[in-house]
Amino acid sequence: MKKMIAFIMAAAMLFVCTGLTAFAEEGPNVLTDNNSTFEKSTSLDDSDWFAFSGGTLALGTNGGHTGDNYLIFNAPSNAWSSPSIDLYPILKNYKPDEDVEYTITCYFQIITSDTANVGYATAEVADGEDYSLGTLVRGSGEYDDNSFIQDSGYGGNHMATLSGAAFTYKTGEWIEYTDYLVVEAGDFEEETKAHTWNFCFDALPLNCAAIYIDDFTITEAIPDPTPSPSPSPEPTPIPTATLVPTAAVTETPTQAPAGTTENSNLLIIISIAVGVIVVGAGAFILIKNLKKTKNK
Ligand SMILES: [Ca+2]
Repeated sequence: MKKMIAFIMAAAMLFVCTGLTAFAEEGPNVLTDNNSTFEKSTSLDDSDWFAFSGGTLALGTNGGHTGDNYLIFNAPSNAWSSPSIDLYPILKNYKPDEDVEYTITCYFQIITSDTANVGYATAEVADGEDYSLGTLVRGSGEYDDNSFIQDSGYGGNHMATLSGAAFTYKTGEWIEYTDYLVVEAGDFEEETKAHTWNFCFDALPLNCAAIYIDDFTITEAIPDPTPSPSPSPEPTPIPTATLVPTAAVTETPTQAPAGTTENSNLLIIISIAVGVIVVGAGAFILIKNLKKTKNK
């Protein structure tokens, strides 16, 4: 019986757990194909990507991370030069009235040259060595300060510093990048002119000749399912089942012997009564016989 209860509980827990996992979802990619996979593009005319502070853009067509096409950012001139895309109009089109946590992902490649050609850069990338690329969301001035863009205190730059991309460099290898950005509904308010939220890479290596980008996605990070299945606490009380086995199961057999003692008590009473009757009858016969012998 205990085994049976344990099995039922385990099955129930398993059902609850797998149910939770199944509900974990990722929001849709808020970027169009022309800004994301580049597969439907024949040029960058229909793309919102641009070159920030030096460098040029081109559409690569000879094999991206997936498919054929990808974005090429050529000849960066400074450590902060970057392929860039303004997230403001894109996120404003998605859920401007809600606080939303976005997941930003992409695959990128760094193409190196033999010469140091990036100004203000300090370190090179080389095969097998670790490197960290910065990632930023750049505003264009104080007007863009919000819940995540702040005055950096350096050169009048107003920006949000994201987690960046740390990796071990290997020539010709696509590097996976994932980051998060929380945007609050208030960030869209009091708009007297369009804001600027330029996603950019930063801290390019000294020998960077180009950066390739493919499969750039921005999705709503659906909150961790753990809170909503707060019914999860419910399974915990289920250990009520712990009571079931110990109490119910053990108690029933305990009561059965209780009935047995009742029966044995009854037997004792009956045997005492029979004994009393037998002794009484014996005494009665004995007294009667004594009287008879006296009378004789
Ligand atoms: Ca592609």
